[in-house]
Amino acid sequence: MAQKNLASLIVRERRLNSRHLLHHKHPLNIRSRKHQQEKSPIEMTSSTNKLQEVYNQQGFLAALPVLNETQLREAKRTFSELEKELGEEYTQYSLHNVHIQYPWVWDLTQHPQILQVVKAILGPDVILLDSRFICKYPTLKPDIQKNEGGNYEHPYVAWHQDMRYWGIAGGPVLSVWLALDDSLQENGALQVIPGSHCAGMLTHRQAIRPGNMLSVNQEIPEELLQTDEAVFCPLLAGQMSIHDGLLVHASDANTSQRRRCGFVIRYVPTCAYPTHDPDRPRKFAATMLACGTDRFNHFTT
Ligand SMILES: O=C(O)CCC(=O)C(=O)O
Repeated sequence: MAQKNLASLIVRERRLNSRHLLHHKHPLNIRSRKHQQEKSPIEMTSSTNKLQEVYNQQGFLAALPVLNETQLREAKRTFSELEKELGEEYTQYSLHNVHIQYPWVWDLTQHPQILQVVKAILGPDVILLDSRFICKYPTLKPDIQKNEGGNYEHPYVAWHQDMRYWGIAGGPVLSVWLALDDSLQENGALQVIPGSHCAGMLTHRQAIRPGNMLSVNQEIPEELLQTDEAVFCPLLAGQMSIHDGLLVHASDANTSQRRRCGFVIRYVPTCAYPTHDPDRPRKFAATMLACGTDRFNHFTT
């Protein structure tokens, strides 16, 4: 994607608030998959500086093309096999770090279009920290979590910053959100507050509303946020967004009849290191060198 397009895309996204998107099922910033395949990796990141500049300013980039049609079809096919084998309750959120188990998942983490963007932001030496499929199924079937009134709560993701619970210092965490399905407002696309990564770490607490998919059930109280500035990151299947570990983000429940499946991959530069928190010891058992050289060996035990 030419950088001029990328920059204008981000600026346009800032202008689109959720109310606006309600009236645009296919907002202008989603390019057709046919069109996006015409762009080469070199075109996509023709100016590393520009890419970094927009990312540093906004804390995210959206609608970046990754998978071609064949790769997407294959990823969806293999994911459905896992769904059949393990069941949707499992594949919703429990396919964690399976890049060490399934070669096709490892290949996704090594996709040249992904690594090209990741290297542009983090530099040449990068560790793959963690990966997880996050799948929101259509809400035809009630979710298992009930609130006090006995009503069912559908899975959503509360406002949070990834860094709060990662226990990483010495370098940023960059998250890739790769869409296996179209991810739009109605099926619970990612929402971000542009520029919120510049505010530093915010206070988190235990989420009050049931249904929060996050493992530690964390949330930032809404009174600390300017949620009216939030924008959606709509993606076509095969596209990715990336976001900084300090960017405030969330996603609503999937109220549609279409699955929303994403593969989230976290990368750090090799200079980053795990911090030791006795209250929340963390293991990074699935870290791998994604590209370049690791002169630090911070993640090897
Ligand atoms: O998939 C979602 O809805 C949320 C993802 C998320 O919180 C993340 O990628 O850090």
